[in-house]
Amino acid sequence: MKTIAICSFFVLFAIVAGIGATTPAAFAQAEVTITPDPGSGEPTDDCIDVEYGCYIPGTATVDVGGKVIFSNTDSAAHTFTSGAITDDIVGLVFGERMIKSGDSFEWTPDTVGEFPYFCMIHPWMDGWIIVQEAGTAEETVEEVMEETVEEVMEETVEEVMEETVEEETMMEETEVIDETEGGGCLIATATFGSELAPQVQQLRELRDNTILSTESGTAFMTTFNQFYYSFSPIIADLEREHPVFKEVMKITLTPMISSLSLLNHVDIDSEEEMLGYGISLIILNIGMYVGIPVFGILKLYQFKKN
Ligand SMILES: [Cu+2]
Repeated sequence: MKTIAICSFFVLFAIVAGIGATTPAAFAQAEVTITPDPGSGEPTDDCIDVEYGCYIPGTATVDVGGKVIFSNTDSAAHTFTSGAITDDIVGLVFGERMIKSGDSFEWTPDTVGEFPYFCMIHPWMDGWIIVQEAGTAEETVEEVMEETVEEVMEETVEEVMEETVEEETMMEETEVIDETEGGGCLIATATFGSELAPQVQQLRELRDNTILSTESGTAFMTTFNQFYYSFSPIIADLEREHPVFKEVMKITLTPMISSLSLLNHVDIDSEEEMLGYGISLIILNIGMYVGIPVFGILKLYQFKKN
C-alpha cells in the first residue's frame, strides 16, 4: 500500500514536471497595454466577482525599463492609480489623474517589484503589475506548476484545514465586495432607495464629469473617499434598518444636493474655477448645516431671556 502511494506520487510528479518542461517559458513583455473591462464603471458589472477582473489584463507582467500603456477604451472615465484605496497616499508611482474615455498615458517602471493599482472613481476596480528583469521567465508559469503540486499534497494531508481557510477567504472577499458596491454613493443610494434615483445619478455625474476633470477636484475626491469610506457603510446599514433614520437623512441631504446642483449650471474650465466654486460650496454648506441651526438656537435663547 505504502509502495503504491509513493509510486503514484512519483508518477504525478513526473507528469507535472513533464508539463513544466514542455511549456515554452513565457517572458515578461517589453510593452503591455492595460484597458478597463468595458462597463466596469457600473457597480453591477460582472468583473467585480473576478479577482482583478475589472482591468485587462488584471495581472500584467512587464520588463524593467519597458512600457506600460494605460489606455481607457471604456466609455466612462477611469483612473489607473498606483496603490490601494486603503492607503494614506495613492498615485505616488503613477496615475494620479483621471483618464477620460479614449485617452491614455504611459509609465516606464525603473525598479523590479509588484505594483497594485485601482480606480479612484470606481474603487472596486483593481489590478497588479509585476515588474521583472528583462529576459526573466514570467513568474506565473512556474508558480502555477508549483502551486498545483502543493495543492495536491495539501489536499491529501490537510484537506479539512484547507477547506476552512478557503471558506474564510471567500467570506472575506464577499465582505469586501459588499463594502465597495455602490461606489462613492453608498449613503445617497441607501437614502434615495436606488443607484438609479435621480439624486444619486446627479451626484455621480457631478463627480465624474466636473470634479474629477480637474487636479484639485481629483485630489479632493481622493481625500474625501478615504474619509467617506470609513463611515458610509455604517450609515447605509443604519438607514436600511431604520426607515425613520432614512427619512431624516433624506431631509438632511436635500439642501446639500440642491447646492451641489449649482455646479451643473456653471462652466468649470480651470483649476482656479474649480477651487473657487468648491470653496464657495463648502462655505455655503457650513452656513446651512452649522450657521442656520446656531442662529436659530441663539434667537430662541434671546427670546426666552426677554
Ligand atoms: Cu473606473
